[in-house]
Amino acid sequence: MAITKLNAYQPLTEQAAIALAIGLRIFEDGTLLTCEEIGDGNLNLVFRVLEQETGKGIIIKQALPYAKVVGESWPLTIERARIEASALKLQQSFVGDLVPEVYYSDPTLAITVMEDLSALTIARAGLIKGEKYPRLSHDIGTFLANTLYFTSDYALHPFKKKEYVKEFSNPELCKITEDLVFTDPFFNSETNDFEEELSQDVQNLWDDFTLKLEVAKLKKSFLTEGEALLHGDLHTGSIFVDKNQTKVIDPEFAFYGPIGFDIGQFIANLIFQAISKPEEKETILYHIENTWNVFSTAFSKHWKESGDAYTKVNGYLEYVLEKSFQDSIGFAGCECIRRTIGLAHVEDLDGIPDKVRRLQAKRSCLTLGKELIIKRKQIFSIEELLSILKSHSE
Ligand code: SR1
Ligand code: MG
Repeated sequence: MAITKLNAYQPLTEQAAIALAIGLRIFEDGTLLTCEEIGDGNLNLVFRVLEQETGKGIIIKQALPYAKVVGESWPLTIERARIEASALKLQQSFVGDLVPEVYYSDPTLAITVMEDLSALTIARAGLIKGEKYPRLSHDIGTFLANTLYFTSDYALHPFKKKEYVKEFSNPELCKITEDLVFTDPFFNSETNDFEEELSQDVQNLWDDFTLKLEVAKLKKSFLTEGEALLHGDLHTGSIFVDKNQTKVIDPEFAFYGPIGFDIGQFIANLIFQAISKPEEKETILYHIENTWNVFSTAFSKHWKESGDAYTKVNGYLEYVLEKSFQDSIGFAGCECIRRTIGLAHVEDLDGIPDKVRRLQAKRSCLTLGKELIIKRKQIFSIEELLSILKSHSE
C-alpha cells in the first residue's frame, strides 16, 4: 500500500519516503529513485529523494512526535508541520523565492514536501568556513520587512489578522522558546549546558536582578505582543545560501509575536561570527547594518503605500521602527546568552578549537548579551549598535 493511503501518523523510513514520492507522481513513472535521511537539526526527519537519471531531487520533511535533540522523553506536537507548511506558503506570497517552494503537505503524516535546496549551503556552516555571501543581508532584510509588515495589523484587515493569529497559534513551540531563550539560561535550570570554566560568569548572570528584570520584560513582549507572523527561529541554521540566492527554511516556530524577535535572532547569530572570527568582523558588521537598513527602508515603503488612518499620523512609523529596533537589540542579547550557556548551542562558538579563544569568545557573548539587554532603550541608531558590537569583538 502506498504511504499516501495511510491515514495515521507514523515516522517515515527511507523506503516509505520513496513510496510517498512515487504516490505523489512528482517524478516520471518507473524512474529509479534513491533516498537518504539528511536531517541534522534538533527536531525533525528530513529525507532527500533523488531521481538518479536526472539528479532532480525533492525534500520530504517530517515532524517527529518528540524533540530529536533530547529524545522521546520530550514529546512535541506534530501540529508544527502544518504550521510550517502554512507559514512557508504565506511567506512565499510576500517574498517569492526567498523561501522554498512547497509541493505538497499532509498534516496527518506531519510532512511537507518541498524544493530540494541541497545545492546551497546552510549559512552558518558556510560562514564558519569563511565563505562570503554578498546577498545575505539584503535578502534577509527584505524577508523580514515583507513578512513582518504584510502579516501585521498595519497591512491586514482586522478579521484576516485574527484568522491568522488563530491559524498560527503554536503554544508548544512557543513554550520551547519561552523556556530555552527567556527563562532557563537566567536561572540554575537542568537544561543549561556550559563549560565548567564559565561557572562564575554564569553565576554572576543568575545573581544579576537588573538583568533578570529586563529579560522578564522581553519575555512579556514575546508572550503578549502579537504584532506580526514571525518565522520564530531565524538563526543562520535556518537559512540556505550561495553567492546568488538566499532561502529561509524551517518556520515551524511561526506564531504571532513582536516584530523585533526575528530581527534580533538573525543579528545575534551574525554576532557569533563577528566574535568568533575577528578576520571577518568588518563583513559581518556590514551585514548587520545592512539587514537593519534594508528592513527599515522596505518596511517604511510598505507602510507609506498602504495602511489605515493612523499610519498617516506623523511620528507613528518612527515610533514603531524605534520600538522594533530596541526590541531587536534586547532579543539579540537573549539569543547571545542562551546559545552560550543554554541547551541549544551554536557551532560558531563550540567549534573554536583553541580552549582559551573559545572561552574568551563565550565570555564576550555573555557580556555583550547582557549589555544589549540592559542598554537597549538607550540605543537609537544602527551606528550606535555597531560601535557597541565593535567594542566587544576586538
Ligand atoms: C529543543 S529545540 C532547541 C532549539 O532548536 C531550535 O532550532 C530552536 O532554536 C530551539 O530553541
Ligand atoms: Mg529549525
